[in-house]
Amino acid sequence: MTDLNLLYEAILKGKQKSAVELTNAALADNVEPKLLIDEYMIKAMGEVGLRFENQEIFVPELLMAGRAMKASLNILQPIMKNSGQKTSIGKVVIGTVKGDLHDIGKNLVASMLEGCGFEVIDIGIDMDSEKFVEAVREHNADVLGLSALLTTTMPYMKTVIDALRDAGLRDKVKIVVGGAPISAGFASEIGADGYGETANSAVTAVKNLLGLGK
Ligand code: B1M
Repeated sequence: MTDLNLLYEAILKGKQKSAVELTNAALADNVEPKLLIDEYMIKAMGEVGLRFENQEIFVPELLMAGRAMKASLNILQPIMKNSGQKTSIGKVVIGTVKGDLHDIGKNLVASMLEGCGFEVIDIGIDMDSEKFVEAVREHNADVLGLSALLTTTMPYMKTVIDALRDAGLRDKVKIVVGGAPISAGFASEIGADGYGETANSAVTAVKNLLGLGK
């Protein structure tokens, strides 16, 4: 049996090759991807954040940990995606807002939604309001998901919501926001329809807004 604490350590230390090998070994042991992500990988990134905050590590280590996490997620995401239904139960456009390059959490939300049967159009990171408006219009989205990890970029979520209103699209699309600095209070303050603290709760929020139950 693979020692899963080694996966935690590999991500914490930014050892991409080990993280990939340990992820593959855990899958060969039939460990559920969700357990790997929730109990080891996300926790490792949390510790990375703490160490960065305490100035025990710096941007290069942050980058390396991010790369190791992404490399492992790249292995797990197709598996999570294939566990979903074949026909779409709703269309979600998702992206990280302008000025923000963090995409690990957003990617996780996207693959959980896909795994639950949604069609997801991921427009990427550092997206301005025009791009969000264009994507919602082009894809006739049921839901728009906005992600932000920085306290400096979270106010831009309101800019996107205002732009949708100005484009006459606000009533046609439900908006769900999330990311480490976002709270339910902030979500309602800026006029979003829903909030997800984690990727799981983002899926629940989307389902509730579309009347799909749990
Ligand atoms: Co950045 N960074 N970073 N970083 N980084 C944070 C966010 C920070 C909290 C670290 C710290 O100081 N403790 C801090 C922000 C402080 C603040 O704003 N108050 C910070 C900083 C300061 C910075 C830079 C400014 C550093 C610098 O250059 N001096 C810089 C900014 C770059 C920019 O964006 N313009 C920067 C850069 C980076 C890297 C590029 C090196 C890298 C990102 C790699 C990547 O994403 N491809 C990085 C990383 C890795 C982090 C930490 C360590 C980890 C983020 C992560 O991936 N977590 C982070 C510390 C932390 O969060 N503890 C930190 C794992 C991921 C699964 O969780 O993204 O929270 P998370 O997503 C969760 C939920 O939030 C939620 O679901 C996910 C799964 O449960 N969620 C949603 C996310 N989006 C959602 C959307 C939803 C619903 C739920 O609905 C649509």
